[in-house]
Amino acid sequence: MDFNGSDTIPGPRTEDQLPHTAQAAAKIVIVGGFGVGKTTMVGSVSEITPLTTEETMTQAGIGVDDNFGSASKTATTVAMDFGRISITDQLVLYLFGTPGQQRFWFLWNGLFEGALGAVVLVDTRRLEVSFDVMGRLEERGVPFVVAINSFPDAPRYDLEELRTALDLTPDIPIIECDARRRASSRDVLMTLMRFLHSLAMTGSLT
Ligand SMILES: Nc1nc2c(ncn2[C@@H]2O[C@H](COP(=O)(O)OP(=O)(O)O)[C@@H](O)[C@H]2O)c(=O)[nH]1
Ligand SMILES: [Mg+2]
Repeated sequence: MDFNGSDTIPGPRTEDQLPHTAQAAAKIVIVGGFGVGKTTMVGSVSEITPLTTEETMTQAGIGVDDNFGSASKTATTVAMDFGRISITDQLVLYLFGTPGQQRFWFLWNGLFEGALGAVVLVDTRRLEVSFDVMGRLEERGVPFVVAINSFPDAPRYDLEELRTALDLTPDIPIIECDARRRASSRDVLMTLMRFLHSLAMTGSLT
């Protein structure tokens, strides 16, 4: 048998390969209610083609999936989004976008396993959809930052008003973002990394 052709078996695409300088990797989860922009954020910031398990919303989801505020949304994430970003030459983040719908909560235990931190995406038109998510992160001891995804027709609040409305302690960073913009999504991740660093420095990271 002729194996001469075996060296032509395609390896990983160059853009998907980890930079050779990478020394550490961390798992980060992007959570939030339905339609807050999780898939958009993982897609805008990922340096590899994001893996998304989107499924066209079916009749069965009507009335179950609260579609308020994103009427044009016809796909929903059923399991998760996955992406990767090199924050520095040495540090690589693996991003997991997790569904906010209550009927997928059974998936969460596995998804939070080993997560260093989380980004909670919030839509100011529907603050209440984020309460459960934040409660669950607190229960599991996963530190998080809150990113307000600025939809054009969403009411704008002062960040401190939002802190009160979301019942967040003063130490938890809150920032505004546009999940569609790579630089903005990257800023959110940098804020999370700085927050995790400060927790580690004060010994509060478990
Ligand atoms: N104007 C605006 N639209 C956004 C933004 N982020 C997401 N969207 C739109 O909102 C809808 C829901 O976003 P998606 O990422 O699918 O939400 P997910 O359910 O949290 O994954 C999509 O139609 C996006 O194009 C944003 O920052 N600004
Ligand atoms: Mg999604």
